[in-house]
Amino acid sequence: MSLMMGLNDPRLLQLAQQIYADHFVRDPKLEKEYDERRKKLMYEDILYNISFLMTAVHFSDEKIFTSYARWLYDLLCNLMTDLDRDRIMVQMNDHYQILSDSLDKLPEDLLSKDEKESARLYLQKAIDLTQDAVMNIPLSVDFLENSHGEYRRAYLDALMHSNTREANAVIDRAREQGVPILEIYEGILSVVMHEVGRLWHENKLTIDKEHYCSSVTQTVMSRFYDEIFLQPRQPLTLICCAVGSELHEIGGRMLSDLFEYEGWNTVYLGAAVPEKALLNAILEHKPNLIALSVTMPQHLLECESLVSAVKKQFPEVKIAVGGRAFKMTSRVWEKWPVDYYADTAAELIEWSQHAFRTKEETTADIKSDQG
Ligand code: B12
Repeated sequence: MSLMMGLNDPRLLQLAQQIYADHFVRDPKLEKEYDERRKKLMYEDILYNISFLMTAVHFSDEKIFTSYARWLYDLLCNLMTDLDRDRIMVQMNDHYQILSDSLDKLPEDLLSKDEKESARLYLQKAIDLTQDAVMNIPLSVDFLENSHGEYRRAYLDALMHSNTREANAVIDRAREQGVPILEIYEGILSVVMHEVGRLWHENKLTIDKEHYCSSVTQTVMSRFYDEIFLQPRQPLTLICCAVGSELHEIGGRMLSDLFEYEGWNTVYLGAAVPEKALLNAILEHKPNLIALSVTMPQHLLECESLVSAVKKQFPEVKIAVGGRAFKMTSRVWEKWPVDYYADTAAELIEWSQHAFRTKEETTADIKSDQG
């Protein structure tokens, strides 16, 4: 290989053009994702990639190429915020693969047989490290803490790679290894979803991926339904919903499932439930407890009016409120006629175990205290 071979060597320019064309054939989605400006930058990047690869081969130093590949991945993730990290990884790795497959087209005087071997090795290293880089993002300090850190990491990793099968397998593993359902819900799934929100906020995850994470998490939760609905019943009913125009429904669903697991009959009304619909449901199901979930603070107004309407029409029914929105206030619920506020479903369950004791349970306790 001649050291002075610059990118103005026509054979290299021809190779770059061929790779560019092949990439669009291999991955037709690129046409939709790339406008003219992006296409121009992509072509320039191909030239850079070849140039870095040639330099690394010349010095027999793979690091020249791999450190560049790592840098390029971060750069592209910051520039193409409409594409998620996983998709950018696929694009880059396709490119490296096409480049690797095309090396034989270069004549020996440009790249010898041995140099082609090294180049293929460096490209494979770049593919591997770009694959790993998808999850190479700083996570919240406490995300990996406690005994569930590994499950959280593995579950988030599977979601980031859109690997639904693996996401299910991670949670199955946690259950098989004895993690209680309550901890799977609140210690793994909920924490991961909050992290998903943070990554979205920091532009490290696209909206479609956020939707995907929500839907997989709901499917994962449904895998426990056989177990959840088989628990011994209690004569207690819960109605739960997300109020007003609130679309965040996973917290409420989690809470309902966990009450069902405790033996309650639960009626989960889902997202964005209008006041009249909730009042009708109370009339029909005569619940002991109503749990209202609010995630976005702007829906607190609707929640306040709902609480007043329910208390006015059904003064005997207990009301609990919770959800992310309340954590962003200076305890607004204290001014409302609610019976309980809790940060987590587990706390509300604990409270309800005392608040809804049957006469028989209380009498049995008194007797055992006396005897
Ligand atoms: C998934 C998600 C969505 C999904 C929801 C899908 C679904 N089917 O639910 C979709 C894509 C629809 C969505 C939309 C939006 N979202 Co969104 N979303 C999230 C995300 C990532 C996770 C929510 C979640 O499922 N958490 C897991 C559950 C289990 O946790 P939880 O709700 O907190 O519930 C727990 C406790 O709070 C408690 N709890 C909940 N309810 C109750 C009730 C009672 C009575 C009790 C006791 C306890 C309790 O128990 C639960 C279990 O521990 C959050 C991030 C976050 N930090 O929450 C952002 C987040 C809430 N979304 C946000 C935003 C901005 C939006 C959008 C405006 C834009 C967008 N991202 O697309 C829209 C608005 C939609 C609307 N009109 O409501 C912001 C809100 C910021 C803010 N200023 O308030 C967040 C915080 C992301 C972020 N970091 O910026 N979102």
